Amino acid sequence: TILEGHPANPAAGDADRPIGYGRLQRKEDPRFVRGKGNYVDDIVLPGMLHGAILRSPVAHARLVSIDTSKALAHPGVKAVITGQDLLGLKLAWAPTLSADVQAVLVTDKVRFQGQEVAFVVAEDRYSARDALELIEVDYDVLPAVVDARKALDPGAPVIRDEIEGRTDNHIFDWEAGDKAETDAVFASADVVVSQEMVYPRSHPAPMETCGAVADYEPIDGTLTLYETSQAPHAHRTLFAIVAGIPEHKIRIVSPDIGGGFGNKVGIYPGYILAVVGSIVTGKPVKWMEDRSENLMSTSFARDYIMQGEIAATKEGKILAVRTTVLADHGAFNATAQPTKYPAGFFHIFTGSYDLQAAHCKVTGVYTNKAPGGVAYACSFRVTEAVYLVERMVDILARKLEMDPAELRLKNLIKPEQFPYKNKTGWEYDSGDYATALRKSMEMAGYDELRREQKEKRARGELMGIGISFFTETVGAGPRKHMDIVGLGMNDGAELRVHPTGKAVVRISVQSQGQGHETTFAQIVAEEIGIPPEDIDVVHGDTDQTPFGLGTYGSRSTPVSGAAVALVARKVREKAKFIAAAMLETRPEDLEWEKGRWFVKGDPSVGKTMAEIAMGAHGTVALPEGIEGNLDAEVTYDPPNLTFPFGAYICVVDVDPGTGHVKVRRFIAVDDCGTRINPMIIEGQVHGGLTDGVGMALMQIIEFDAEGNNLGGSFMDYLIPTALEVPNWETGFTVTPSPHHPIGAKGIGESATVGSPPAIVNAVVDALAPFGIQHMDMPCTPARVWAAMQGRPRPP
Ligand code: MCN
Ligand code: CUN
Repeated sequence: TILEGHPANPAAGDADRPIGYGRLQRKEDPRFVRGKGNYVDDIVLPGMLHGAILRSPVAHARLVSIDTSKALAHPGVKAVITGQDLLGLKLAWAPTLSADVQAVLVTDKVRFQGQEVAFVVAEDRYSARDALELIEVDYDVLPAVVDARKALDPGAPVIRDEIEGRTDNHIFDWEAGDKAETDAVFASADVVVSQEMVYPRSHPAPMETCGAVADYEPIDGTLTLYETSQAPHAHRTLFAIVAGIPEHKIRIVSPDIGGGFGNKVGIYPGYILAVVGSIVTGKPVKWMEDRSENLMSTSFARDYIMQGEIAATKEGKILAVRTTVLADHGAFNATAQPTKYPAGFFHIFTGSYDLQAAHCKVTGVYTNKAPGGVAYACSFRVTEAVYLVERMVDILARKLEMDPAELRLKNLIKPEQFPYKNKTGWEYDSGDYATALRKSMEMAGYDELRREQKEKRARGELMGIGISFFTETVGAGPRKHMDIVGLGMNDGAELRVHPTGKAVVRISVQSQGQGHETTFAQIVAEEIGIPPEDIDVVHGDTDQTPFGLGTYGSRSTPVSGAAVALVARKVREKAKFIAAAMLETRPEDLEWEKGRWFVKGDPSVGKTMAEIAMGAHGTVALPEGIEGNLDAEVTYDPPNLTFPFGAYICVVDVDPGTGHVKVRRFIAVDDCGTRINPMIIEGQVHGGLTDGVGMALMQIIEFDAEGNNLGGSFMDYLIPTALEVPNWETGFTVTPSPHHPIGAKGIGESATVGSPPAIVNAVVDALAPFGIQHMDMPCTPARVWAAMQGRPRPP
């Protein structure tokens, strides 16, 4: 039962409570561990055909001609669809999530390597793939724009020349903070340090690649689309708009998802092509991409070139941070973030410090690379922001010859300053930063580690200690500020309590492995006193769940979790009236505790939620205005985002001979407010820290001068395993969010945000004897070795 385990959350108090306490096992795991998960590729429909995409081998080229006749003649092939065919259907271009358009199939020009050129539908996957090789395409190859720094050069090839009047590759300029104020603070500061740093292009690379099964029924005009989607409802609305199919005729099912990490937020050409394939052939069509297709064509992450500067007094009071950023968005601006914020939440680069001024300017450019831009556990660019400020603080510590922990402790926002309004417009809801940092230092044995480092340095050994302190901003978002393609970022929840006291809660977010079937049941259980095992959580099917914007940016707990708590409270309130009728008393004479309404002053007289549920559906005379059920629904509009935070300490050893970095220890203290399920939280943190090791030490999607993707397989794009990571040492503090109904903040991306700077800070710290101030990720052995030799950085 839920009561097994140990009290893991002192702030949650009571051991009888379903949240915070114990380590409730995940309800979804029995099917996963027995191989009974149901993923998109498990779906097999009668008469189903298979699609495959022909992709461009070159990054930038005019499409001269395309001949599909041999492919069409191949045995088993049912249809070959080209960009010209889509033009006729007005589907050659589709809107992106960032007010741009993206080619579904190339009509005029290829703009990145791996771009979709044609779609073959055949009786089986092998025939479809074989037929791809029979399509003859003539490309007129053009010079490619690969380096974002050169994208705006006069004379650079114009990538988006299909747009009338376009003469350059500029997408947007965006600023936050006060430039004049910031410049003034910098001008009079004792100490200013600056550094250029690159957050390289990486990829979420979920275990399950993207795919879809489209089933268009021509007689009644309904479309059922099984999809790897983090946001089924938003996808349905967009499909209705793009394909012109009425929204009530579209059902999107996102079954079990084998990891999303942001990769499954967008709508890819493959999904649309599966639908077109089904319409054209009259049969269900499955499309599943392979690993290289996933790495080469679906949403990448990061790709920010950041120039950072930090100003301080000589005593180490940080005064201001400023930055200019060049954002490489690839060939189509398809990043997913609230409309108002083209650089996502990057303007939280002020970090966890009490600053006098801050300013950022971000310039977005097109290059001949795959589109995307906010994937991989990023919280809308908070990853980049935290990396920037945490590297800058470390560089400042070096300059001031101060301990980086001490410098941070001196500048962290103080508990009494919350809610804290930062210089770029955010209002941090709550925090107790110094406590978290001190706790991580205690867990690490920080002073002892520094002593050890000193001894090792004297012996010529390279040991590094890196700290990062981060503030996340998750739970988008208040509809007055935040929408995605015009859809306000709110979530619905519906709760039904059946007559026998079992319940079903329907939510609008979609789990990709985060354990929502467990944690959302826990929230309901907490609020209405039914055990979590008696509460079914339904998600991932637009026919069965209320509208909402989906799972990304760690918004499920802050937004849907709040909706679920409130819908349960609504049921609880309604139950009071029914209980009063059953007990023949007045509702105001009842009190609630642990799953039952009882008469004030006489706790023996009361009704449990199960009894009330039967009463609601029974024959009790109900009061005026109370209907005979125990159901409710809400749509939640959060008043603010939530601001989880954490203090991370990383210890590395660098091999002076090979440049290999070993992460020896990693201490992570996280604060996500009220903790619903400590085991799931730990799992989220372990996963995010592992991502961080990947990004900091191993991963990059690079391109050569022609725009060839050099990271298109797991031989080149490396995934960290248990061998590369230490035994994580996790801890926590609990600072509830004051505006969230149960005080919970998100946790899903905290560790991915916080860990890369801790690791890079540790590597740079280890390399201090070489006078190295900064190293760009990934700190591969080749790069570290070259840095030690004073040689230029290899790719
Ligand atoms: N939780 C909790 N107590 C809290 C906060 C969260 O018990 N105070 C639980 C939640 O109830 C939920 C899980 O932790 O079960 C994550 O919650 P939350 O932080 O709200 O994040 P989301 O559910 O919205 O998940 C999204 C987040 C993102 S954006 C990425 S990217 C990522 C991540 O989740 N992708 C993942 N973690 C992932 N984990 C897995 N296994 N697979 C992915 O694709
Ligand atoms: Cu941006 S990765 Mo998560 O927000 O789905």
